[in-house]
Amino acid sequence: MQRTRYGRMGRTAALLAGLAVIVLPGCNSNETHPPAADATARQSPAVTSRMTTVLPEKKEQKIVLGFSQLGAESAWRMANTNSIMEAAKELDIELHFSDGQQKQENQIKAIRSFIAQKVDVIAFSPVVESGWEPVLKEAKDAGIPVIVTDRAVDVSDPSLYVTYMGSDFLEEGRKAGKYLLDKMAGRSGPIRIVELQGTAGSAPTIDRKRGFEEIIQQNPDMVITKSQTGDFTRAKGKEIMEAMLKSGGNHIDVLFSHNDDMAIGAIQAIEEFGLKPGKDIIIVSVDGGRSAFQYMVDGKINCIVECNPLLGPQLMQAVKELEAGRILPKRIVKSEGVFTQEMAAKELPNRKY
Ligand code: GZL
Repeated sequence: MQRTRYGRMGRTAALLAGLAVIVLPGCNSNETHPPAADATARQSPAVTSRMTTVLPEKKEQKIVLGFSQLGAESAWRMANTNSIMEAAKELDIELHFSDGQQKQENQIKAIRSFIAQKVDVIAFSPVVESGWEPVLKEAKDAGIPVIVTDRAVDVSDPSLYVTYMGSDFLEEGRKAGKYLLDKMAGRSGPIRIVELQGTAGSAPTIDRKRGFEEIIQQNPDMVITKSQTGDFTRAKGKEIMEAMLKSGGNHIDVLFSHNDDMAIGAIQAIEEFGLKPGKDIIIVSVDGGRSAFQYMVDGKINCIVECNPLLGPQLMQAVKELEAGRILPKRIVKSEGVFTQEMAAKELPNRKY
């Protein structure tokens, strides 16, 4: 069914216009079905003016949103999922939710099933940046608008999605680099950094790395000696850090972790190795969840760059606006902070995730 491009309100208006065109004398004014194709043939010559039917109040159907979540790999992701589910309930939007379990093929399958279900809007958090053009084209051909949330997609045709809402990962990486430049200012000798990367090929991983490197190159003593993906999980963060420590733990000055979960896993490995996280090894992380803030209060993390997962209310508002036929900005980015140990205790009670 080719949908109008004005969303639900556009479709409703078109339907009402169609229904309210002519009511033939033989028609019961309470009938709500559209006039039969040969209706005009039956029109009595006595009917001269157009009559319209006042349709009984149609109960506004709920907007149906299909959401493909990428997985459940971290505290950030759980907070993101909760925010989306709560906001859908809050705004009475029918949510069809699918967990991709960190696999792109599962997300593509889910989007295809949303298309088959003829949902009103599709939204998703893409596990990786590339490989989305075919399925986004199918959604566009079906006339279903798509909102990209959290992680970005890399597509040659930006008309394949209506808007992106999430964070500026490049800026997050820069903020981590700027903290480190400042923290290590005046220190002589090599500053050896190990990096725990997020999911390979994902927008936050690519851009946090890029932003961080862009800044630390200002200090020639700073060098990334090891960099490996921990897939944003606590378990992998611990495992990778254990291996890095074994192969030269006494030559690690800094850990830059692309998220809190991997940083917390790494902290366990550092302590088991006999070093003091936050002192022997400076730790900079991204996300800003309550548990990571507690580690910062305990002096085990030195700096957290915020990445806000609470996208639910903004997403549902955008869905409503879209269905009301309004145009959305192409990119909606949250403003996010940077927190250091000195601020941790005061900020901890404010953390909403
Ligand atoms: C970033 C988000 C990342 C978080 C991780 O927007 O996609 O994925 O930084 C999460 O904690 O797993």
